[in-house]
This record gives sequence, structure tokens and C-alpha cells, in this order.
Amino acid sequence: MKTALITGATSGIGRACALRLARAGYRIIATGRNSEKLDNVMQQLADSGAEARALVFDVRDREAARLALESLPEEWREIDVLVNNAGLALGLEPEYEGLWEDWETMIDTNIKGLLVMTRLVVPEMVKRGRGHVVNIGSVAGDAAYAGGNVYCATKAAVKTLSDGLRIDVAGTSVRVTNVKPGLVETNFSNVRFHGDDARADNVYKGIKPLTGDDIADVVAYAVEAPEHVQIAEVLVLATHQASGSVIVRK
Ligand code: NDP
Ligand code: 8X3
Repeated sequence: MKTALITGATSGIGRACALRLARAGYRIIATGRNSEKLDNVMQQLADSGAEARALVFDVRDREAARLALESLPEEWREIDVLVNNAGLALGLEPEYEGLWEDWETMIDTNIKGLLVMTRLVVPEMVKRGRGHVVNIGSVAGDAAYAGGNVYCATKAAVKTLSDGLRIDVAGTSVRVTNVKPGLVETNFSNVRFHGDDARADNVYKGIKPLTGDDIADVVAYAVEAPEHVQIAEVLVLATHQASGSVIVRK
């Protein structure tokens, strides 16, 4: 049985990926930093009959991530699919007014956290000559939008790091996919606006946004593709969204 590890599996796209890949027959290592929320996902996975384990750590904490992975029983250490999903946006201020702490959190989570997991998991994939890394990038990485500045830059970095890794493992059968969603209704905007629900709801007003399940289907498609097929990059937008800044609301 193949094993998939998903970071940020406590919510939104990550939780949907955990449940979707479990449905596809993977056993799941669900990771997150909030053990209560993780218990909830583990219950959902158990209810669906999936084999799953939980690892509690913050992807910004390199040592905690290493120890968590080392705590896995031997038979769970062969990770076939790594979904680097944990991430967030904070704020929508102009670049000259943004908060330093928000910038650091985004850079530490979206870029350095992704690198921590890649560095810990991919060497074994390379040794075995197979595996699949799915990075959750964003349409925000294709071009900046007003107030997106640092968040957009982190997702541009996810694209570059995905491309770089793909080059570095091209001689193996390890595949690298960058999935770039547009508007997905999750906890994302609530986090971005520091818990301001009304402002978060506005992001999805007048347009039917994507769901975490829509993105999980794309991830499942990529990992289930025949071994000689590498889905390198996928941009997934809501139908009435054309880019990070062109959204037609009705
Ligand atoms: P959610 O807020 O619903 O989920 C984010 C997940 O990441 C949560 O499980 C959260 O855990 C986890 N997370 C955040 N920081 C850390 C950390 N330091 N360590 C471990 N886990 C962490 O948002 P989404 O599901 O929408 O976001 C998932 C990914 O998708 C992100 O990378 C985001 O940038 C990307 N994305 C989202 C889009 C959208 O429109 N929603 C569009 C394009 C990309 P906790 O609950 O503990 O905070
Ligand atoms: C999340 C999508 O457009 O809100 O990455 O930045 S967007």
C-alpha cells in the first residue's frame, strides 16, 4: 500500500487531499500543528476506513519536523507522495505598509516550511528511485495582484522551487507537480484577515469559488497518472476568474 504525507491536513485543501488520497487507496500521514483539529481529521479518515497516522508539528520548526518523521514506525517511513500544502497569506496591505511579522510568517511557512519537508522526505524517494512531490502553489505566484506582494512572492518561489526540484530529480522516477489554485473557499481568507469573517466572506461574493475537494481531485489525478506521465504544473481557476486580479462577480 502506498503512503501519502500531507502537511496542513487540518483544514481546507490539505484536509480534502488527505480524504481524497485515502479514497484512492493511500494510507495517510496527516500532519498539522493543532492536535485537536488533527484529531478531527483522523476521525474522518477512520470513518472512511482509511489507515492513517497523525504527526503534530509546525513546518517552520525544522527539528520538530525531523523528530516527527523519525517517530514513524519503520513501515510508515517509505513516503510515496508528499503534498506540501501547509501555507497561508496574512494581510493585504501595500508593500510599503505591510507588517514585518506577517511577512516573516508567510516566508517561513510557505517557502522555508516547504523546503524543510522537501529536504527531509525527498532523499529517500531519490534513493528508492520513485516518489511524487505535490507542491500547492497558487495563481498568486504567476503575477502579483494589489496588496498580494509578499504572499505572491512566496508562491512564485514555490513555482521556482518546484521547477528546480524537477530538474534535480529528472534522472530518477520522482515526479514533481506544482498545483496552482485560484479562489478556493477554505479558512484561507479568514486567516488572511486575522479572523474578520465579514471581510473573508466578501472574497467569495458574487462568484462560485473552487472547493478543497476540487483541488484534491487535481492532486489525485496527478499522483494517479501513469508513471511515465509527469503533470508538471496545473493552474486551476474558478470559471469566472481569469487571473489573480481578474474576477467577474455577478
Ligand atoms: P486553510 O487555512 O484552510 O488551511 C491551511 C492549512 O495550513 C491549515 O491546516 C493550517 O493549520 C496549515 N498551516 C499553516 N501554517 C502552518 C504551519 N506553520 N505549520 C503547519 N501547518 C500550517 O487554507 P487553504 O486550505 O486554502 O490553504 C492550503 C494551501 O493552499 C496554502 O499553501 C495556500 O497558500 C494555498 N492556496 C490557497 C488558495 C485559496 O484560495 N484558498 C488558493 C491558492 C493556494 P492551522 O489550522 O493550524 O493554521
Ligand atoms: C490564494 C489565491 O488569489 O487569493 O493563493 O491569492 S489568491
